[in-house]
Amino acid sequence: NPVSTIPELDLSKKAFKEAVVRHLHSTLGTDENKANNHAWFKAASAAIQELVLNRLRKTQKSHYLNDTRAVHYFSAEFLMGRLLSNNMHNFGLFETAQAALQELGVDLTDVLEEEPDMALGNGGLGRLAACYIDSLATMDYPAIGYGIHYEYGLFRQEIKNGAQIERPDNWRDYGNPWEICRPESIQEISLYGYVETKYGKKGQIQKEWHPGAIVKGLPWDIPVVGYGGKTVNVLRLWESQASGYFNWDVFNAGGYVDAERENVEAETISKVLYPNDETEAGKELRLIQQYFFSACSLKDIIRRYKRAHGDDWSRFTDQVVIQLNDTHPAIAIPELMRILVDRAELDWDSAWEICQNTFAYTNHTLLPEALEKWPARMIEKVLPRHLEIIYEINHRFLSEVEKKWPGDNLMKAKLSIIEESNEKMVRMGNLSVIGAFAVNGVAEIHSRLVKQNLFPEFDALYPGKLTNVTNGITPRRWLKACNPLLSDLISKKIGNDWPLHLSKLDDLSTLADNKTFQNAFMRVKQKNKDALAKEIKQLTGISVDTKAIFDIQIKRLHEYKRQHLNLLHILALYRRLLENPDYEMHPRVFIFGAKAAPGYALAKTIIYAINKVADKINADVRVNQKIKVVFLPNYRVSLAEKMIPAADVSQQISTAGKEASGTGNMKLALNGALTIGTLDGANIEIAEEVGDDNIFIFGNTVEQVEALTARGYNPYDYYYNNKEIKAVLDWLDSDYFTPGQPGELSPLKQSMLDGGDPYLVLADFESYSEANIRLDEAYKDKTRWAKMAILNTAKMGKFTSDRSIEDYVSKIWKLEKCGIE
Ligand code: 26Q
Repeated sequence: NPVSTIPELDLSKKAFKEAVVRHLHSTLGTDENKANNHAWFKAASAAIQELVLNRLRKTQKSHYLNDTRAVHYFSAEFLMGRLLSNNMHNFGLFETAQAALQELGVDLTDVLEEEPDMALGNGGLGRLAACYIDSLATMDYPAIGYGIHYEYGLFRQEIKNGAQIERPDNWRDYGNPWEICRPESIQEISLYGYVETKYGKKGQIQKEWHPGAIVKGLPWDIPVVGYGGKTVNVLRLWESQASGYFNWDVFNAGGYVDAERENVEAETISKVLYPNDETEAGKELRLIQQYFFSACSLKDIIRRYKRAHGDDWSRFTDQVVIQLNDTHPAIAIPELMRILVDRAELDWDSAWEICQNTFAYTNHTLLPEALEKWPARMIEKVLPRHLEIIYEINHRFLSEVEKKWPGDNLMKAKLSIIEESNEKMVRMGNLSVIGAFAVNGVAEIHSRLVKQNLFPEFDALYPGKLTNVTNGITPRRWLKACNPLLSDLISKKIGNDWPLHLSKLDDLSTLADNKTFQNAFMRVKQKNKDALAKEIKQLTGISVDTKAIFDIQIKRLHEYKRQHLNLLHILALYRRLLENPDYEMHPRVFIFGAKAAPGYALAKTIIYAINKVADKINADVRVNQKIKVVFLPNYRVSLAEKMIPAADVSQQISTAGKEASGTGNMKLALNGALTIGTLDGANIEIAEEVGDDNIFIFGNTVEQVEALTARGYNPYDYYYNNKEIKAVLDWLDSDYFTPGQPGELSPLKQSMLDGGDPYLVLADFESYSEANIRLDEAYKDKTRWAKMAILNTAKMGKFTSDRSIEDYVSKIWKLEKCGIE
């Protein structure tokens, strides 16, 4: 029990039980006989929150007294999921709570299901932020997460007649037991207006921004409990509110309705999370969201700094480091310059030095369409002073470029923060590289490509600035809490400190050939599959054979992730079985979970196609003993926690060079799934760890993809040369899967032929098909598969987010731990 060493907290069953009943009475206003599961959830959360807040006070006091350097993790997204089970585990209270509730006649599993997911993120980037703040607290690093308190998180997905429907995510409708509202820390930020040029006492030019609107930021704190319950850091999320400031005139003039309209506009800022839709880029509200949380967070940091250091800026960069999670908060760079130059009246060079020693930037994508650009005109309208500052930063930067590459105007055009297109655009990636002291990619291959392809000239200009920190995941949520059977088995064999020292899992390697352990390991997998099968039945009505291979692809729907490659292969198997009923294959259930951005038409068609193919195959008695296809609606953190422990196979099949890292790949392998994947992102490092015998690698490499596209890739070559490819694509074009509605799935075939197949699905099909045959062969040999699965779990030590955080600390943040009592 990791927490039996917190003396001042009573972590006994008796105390927990009393606290739950007390909250049931005094907080919920109900009693043991009337309470439903939701009331028990609220009461149990309140009981845990008492412990959380006790440790939070101690942590904050200690950080204050020690005047610690801290990392400030700026992220537009934190995909936290549920917190109750996690917080119980981190206090070492899970079993105690389970027993206590049982004595009260309540099943903890049902109670945990009452908690809505905190889905304030789209996918990988948001979940990464959540894993990182978990590790920071666990390892006693002073840290604070800063983000947006969205009223609506990522949309809830329903499937109607096979198609995705988006519904609002009312995650706070019945309150959030974890968050603390902090009106004493409200900040105000400015928007719109104009800039006045003035002359100071010494005749120097001074700029004054006269804003057109002021908005309040109200912070909500979510405590982040480290494993062991010692350090409790916070995630501070800003909610926008009308300041009431500028509305008074209108109000006095009798313009009540207009004043109210301005309130509504201010409160729109934190209303809804943008669902990661490249086609929606350039929306003014999204820019305002980014500035809103960045500016509130900076003010908060500066207020705290000034409390200890007054107006002396000289120690700012000793105390503060800000990590920018992608370019979404990059507007913080000119905002800090504005504060230092216009408000604190520092000279430009001193301000710039502070700035450049404060920020570090993580890049998560190479896809050109995903690199953030804002129209200069829009920034000018919303943040007129910031545009001036950006121009000034750029002007000084370009003279550095001139020194390094005299007369090279092409180079200047390429590196400039400003893209001089028809409409001038501000390149947030360039701004971030210039304004940060460190830039990292998120897996070895990705960081190499950031240096070689995305920012090669910046790498030459700033040697050493560009670096790698391979992503990681927290083993507390992604093994200990989500897979209790496997966790107990592991702890029985190698002791129970692996959640803090994940490399200890390697001790399981010696058991990989041990028959008894293999049986125990595969029995656990079987139980997890049985449980998922029940869930599938409940959610979709589909019955699946739990002896079949559970083959899982879970991730956002995107062409580069190639769910349609998986689908083409399923169609190929379907055809093979129809042509030859004795076709040799172990039964397999293909399970998908994915949300498509609402405006991404082809992604939605792929979801529709998966569901239509599923309907047909699952109902076809000629094949449905061999293959089933399941699309689980509303994929989210809490659903991932149920799917991952049950996976035999992990599909990681992106076009090489496109998936920056992936983190689901790590979660699945950690839980004993075997990867079928391309040499992309962190798959490469997973392969290095588990060895080539324990992973199914296929497909074109990055170099081969580059060569193929350079010599002019033509998907028709594959269409005409491979009968199976032709047959399945033509099949999609018929009305076989959409009876009476021919053409509904044609956009898919279209994209892979006339559309040029931009993600090389056809080029990788054959190799994928062969890898699937190798996989099927391997599964037939139970002993071999068990050994491979065990080795996958055993070799995942590298991918704990604790290691990622130690990498950030040593390479970038330079933090010291601050243990709490
Ligand atoms: C952009 C413009 C407007 C609105 C939203 C956005 C937006 C929002 C979210 C753009 C991108 C994202 C998220 C990106 C993301 O999740 N990237 C993933 O990050 C993971 C963590 O590093 C990697 O493992 C994945 O490879 C990468 O795809």
